[in-house]
Amino acid sequence: MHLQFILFMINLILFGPPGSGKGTQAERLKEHFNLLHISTGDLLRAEIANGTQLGLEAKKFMDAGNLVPDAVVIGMLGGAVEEAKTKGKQGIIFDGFPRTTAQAEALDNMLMEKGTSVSCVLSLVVDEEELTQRILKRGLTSGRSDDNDVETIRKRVQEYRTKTEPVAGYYNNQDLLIEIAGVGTIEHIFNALMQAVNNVASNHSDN
Ligand code: B4P
Repeated sequence: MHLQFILFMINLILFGPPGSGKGTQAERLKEHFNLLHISTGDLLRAEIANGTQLGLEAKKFMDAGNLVPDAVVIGMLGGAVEEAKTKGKQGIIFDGFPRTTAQAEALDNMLMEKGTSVSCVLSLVVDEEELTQRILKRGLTSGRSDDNDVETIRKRVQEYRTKTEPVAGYYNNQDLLIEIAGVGTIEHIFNALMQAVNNVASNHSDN
């Protein structure tokens, strides 16, 4: 029982199309549940800002609205569980990862090797028109080259539909997928997410 308590981590995945609010909500959830926040988008943008070889390679894909190859993204996450433990975190919130089934399988294996697993997948549901408007609005101030052009945004949404949406099925088969309406105030959506995580955590502690 004691061992189970020590190993128990809350590992959340924030899932959804580009602009659905994953980054926005991850900032709040990480504070509330004391989680290590891993945003593969932020990690890639940091590589670009530092002018590394990995960043130069990733930029070509990101600017075109394409996903960065799996091997590159998976390679960035190796030390996540150790980092969470060293920093005294309750678990990890993955924001924008996994985006392909290969990434989801790699994550499952990585967590299993460390004696933990995905607690739940929170999927933010937002329609395409709203996504485009949000990203274009952010593009006015973000300086992100993938936020300014409608065609690139369409390409990102298309990549999501073909490569990322199937990941929802992967987690649904494991009974881990929870859909949350992603339109409304940021606070309202945060409350719905928080409640979903609390339900999962209390079911876990009952077992
Ligand atoms: P990401 O950085 O993950 O970004 P995102 O999908 O654009 O945004 P997110 O959903 O986090 O939206 P946000 O909260 O910011 O990816 C960028 C690129 O990196 C990808 O296209 C890909 O090339 C690459 N990449 C990243 N991870 C990868 C992986 N695992 N594999 C391969 N490639 C990868 O919200 C958007 C806007 O909406 C904000 O301005 C926000 O203020 C606003 N907003 C949020 N909630 C709102 C609400 N409720 N109402 C109104 N506005 C809201």
